[in-house]
Amino acid sequence: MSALKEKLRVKIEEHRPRTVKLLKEHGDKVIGEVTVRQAIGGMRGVKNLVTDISYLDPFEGIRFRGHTIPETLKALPKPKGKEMPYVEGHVYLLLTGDFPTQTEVEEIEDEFKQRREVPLYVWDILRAMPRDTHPMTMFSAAILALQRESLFVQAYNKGISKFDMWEPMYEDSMNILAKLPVIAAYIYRMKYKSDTPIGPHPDLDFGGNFAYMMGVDTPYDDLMRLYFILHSDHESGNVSAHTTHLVASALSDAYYSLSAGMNGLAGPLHGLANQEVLRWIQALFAKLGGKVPSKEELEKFCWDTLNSGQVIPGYGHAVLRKTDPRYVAQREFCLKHLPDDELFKTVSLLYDVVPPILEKHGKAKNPWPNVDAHSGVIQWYYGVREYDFYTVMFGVGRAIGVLANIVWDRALGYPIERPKSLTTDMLEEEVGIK
Ligand code: AMX
Repeated sequence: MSALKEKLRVKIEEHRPRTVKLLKEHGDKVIGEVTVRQAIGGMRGVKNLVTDISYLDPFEGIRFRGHTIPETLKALPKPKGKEMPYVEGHVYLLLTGDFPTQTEVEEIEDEFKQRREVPLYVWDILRAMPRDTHPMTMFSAAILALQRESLFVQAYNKGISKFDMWEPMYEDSMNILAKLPVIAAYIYRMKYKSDTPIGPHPDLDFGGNFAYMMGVDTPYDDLMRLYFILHSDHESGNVSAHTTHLVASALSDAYYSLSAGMNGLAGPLHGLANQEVLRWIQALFAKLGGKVPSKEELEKFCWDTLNSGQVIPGYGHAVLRKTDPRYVAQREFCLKHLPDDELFKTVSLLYDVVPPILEKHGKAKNPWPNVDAHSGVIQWYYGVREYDFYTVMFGVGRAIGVLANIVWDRALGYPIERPKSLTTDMLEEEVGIK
């Protein structure tokens, strides 16, 4: 058994009594209430999910296992000579709650290398799809196709104790994670680079290998290490995390669950927003004949967008009430590596222009930028300009968090999800209209 899995076993055994005690001794304690607005309005703020992988404070932003983004980036081990940490180390952190040592992280690097071969039928399926299929559809289909490999299903069919279910869930999750960069890069090269896939490099880590298979030179590898870490988890209520958890709660395996989560990530109000930001900015550039927009032109474009009933992509958030620290981390990368880039300057100008406009518009509860306002710009700079593809990279990163979550779901025996719905008649009766 790998050192990571052994460590996870210890952590799980330590944790289980805490959940049992909470349920047994405090199961009826009230921790919140639900309003009509919350029932109709997408359950915002209803406290009804439990995860220890990450926590999102509205004003501070995300903490991974209790650590802010700067703390996480500082404490995770880095490949030699690189600016950003091993993605493998972040997998270790999210699963166990501990920062790995250099040796521990190198062990996972090796483990992923052993697990990353993608069966040929996946390529056949992708190649049979029309080439203009959206890359997120391809990505989700590839994950779903791999479901025949599920060790969880094999173990379930043989008969497995509830207490042991986390083990095949872990194995499936690690197998998926190892393969995702290979699948993503294959889709990219097949679809956009004249069908010239590049195979994995035997010496490279998760982020470095992804950059290699994409065919993009350094420091794109460091960018992708940062990108995958930043996009990994945002507690459990967002669409991709919640969907993955919900599907897994039916004891569906990691392949079914992650594919479903990715379908949620593909929505324009969620992960697809990073493609939308680029499309929106490019539309403005096109309108101005390629000229860099002035502040006044940006302001007018924002108002035109809002007045036509559309949202400003990359701004606002269901939970956050300040600038997303994932935006800040990417901005810092840009200030270091591409300070004079025109698109970066436009994104910076948007940071000045959009919040006061959204405040004046008076609808969005959070006028500040989220992660998606920034990610596309850096990809564009390094030549990855096919913005349809951006959500796939978000998906590779997001898989780290949501898979860690469903391993723990099985470890703690979380039951099938089944919230209660009401009818409109019932709500009207409840509030005294009827
Ligand atoms: N531009 C214009 N209007 C906005 C807005 C924006 N960026 N953000 C919110 N609003 C509007 C909402 O559409 C809503 O209008 P309505 O009352 O007419 O329905 C109103 O403001 C109140 O919304 P909210 O409570 O502030 O936000 P929410 O929780 O309903 O939605 C989000 C959150 C992210 C979907 C929304 O801010 C949005 O659509 N942003 C643009 C898309 C985007 O960037 N999505 C990515 C989010 C991060 C991620 O998941 N990857």
